[in-house]
Amino acid sequence: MSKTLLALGSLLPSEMEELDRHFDVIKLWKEEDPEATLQAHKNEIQAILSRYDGKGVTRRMIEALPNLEMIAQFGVGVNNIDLTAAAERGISVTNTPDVLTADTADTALALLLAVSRRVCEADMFVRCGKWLNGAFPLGNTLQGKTVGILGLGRIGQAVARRCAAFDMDVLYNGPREKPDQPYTYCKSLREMADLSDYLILTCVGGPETEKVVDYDILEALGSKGFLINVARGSVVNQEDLLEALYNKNIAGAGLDVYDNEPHIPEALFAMDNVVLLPHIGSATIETRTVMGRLVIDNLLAYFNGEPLKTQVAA
Ligand code: 8YV
Repeated sequence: MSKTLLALGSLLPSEMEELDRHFDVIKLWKEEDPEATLQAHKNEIQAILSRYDGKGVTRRMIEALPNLEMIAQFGVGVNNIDLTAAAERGISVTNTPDVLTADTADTALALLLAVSRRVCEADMFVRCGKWLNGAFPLGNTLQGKTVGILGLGRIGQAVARRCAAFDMDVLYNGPREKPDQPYTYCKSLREMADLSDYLILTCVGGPETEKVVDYDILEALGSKGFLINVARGSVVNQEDLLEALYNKNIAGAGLDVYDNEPHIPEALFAMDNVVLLPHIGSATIETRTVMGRLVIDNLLAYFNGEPLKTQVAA
């Protein structure tokens, strides 16, 4: 008898077909009444396929599914899953690290270049025919500038390597110094913000980093500084960011992530010193394909009694 998989979001069509061959897949996002569907199938569901942009895997959901054994997250960040509730039940959780590191780091660099060289504004300038009336205002160079990276994990290190290749000085802050890394450790985020021209967020989301970038940090970054966020919206106090941008306490921001996605404060739409992306850090055909492959491989490994490929520590 095939196992029942509750899918809270989709993989690519060919990957969903593969899942359909191995599991009875409940595609919750297609259901008219998701709560009623969950209630009707609660005793059958043994695994969940989750995504950051899908329904959260809350304690309530975990507790409502008595036979749940495994949660396979499509993504590296797992702050949409109640890991404590999962651990209490001995439920295995997997994610998709490493395979998305390069693309997410590239997205940070795309934002870095876009805000400093005003790429989106410049594109609009040409399209609107304004070039005929004169030259575009000057941007800011990256070379010789200082970048502060919050969270020197896999993605942070990939960002650091790229920034070093742009001849930038690289600082980092995080819970501990990493002596094997060739970059300068700052003990405090405030000190790092103070020294940086660009502050790039690549840390984990969740309670330990909740709103650590607040007005004080943005003020330290200063009126010539730019904020880049490819981590989680929760890392930044969004109200403080809006105020700092509005008051020009910082020069600008490049954002891929927000509080309460995809609902973005409309105030941002009117600001020409921000570049706004719709959470596309890992969104390439190649990376999304291998992320989906890893999700499927973890699910199959679990139900074949084989070691999981990429298990999240309990
Ligand atoms: C999302 C991400 O998983 O990996 C992460 O943590 O935020 C992204 O890759 C992806 O957008 C699907 O929700």
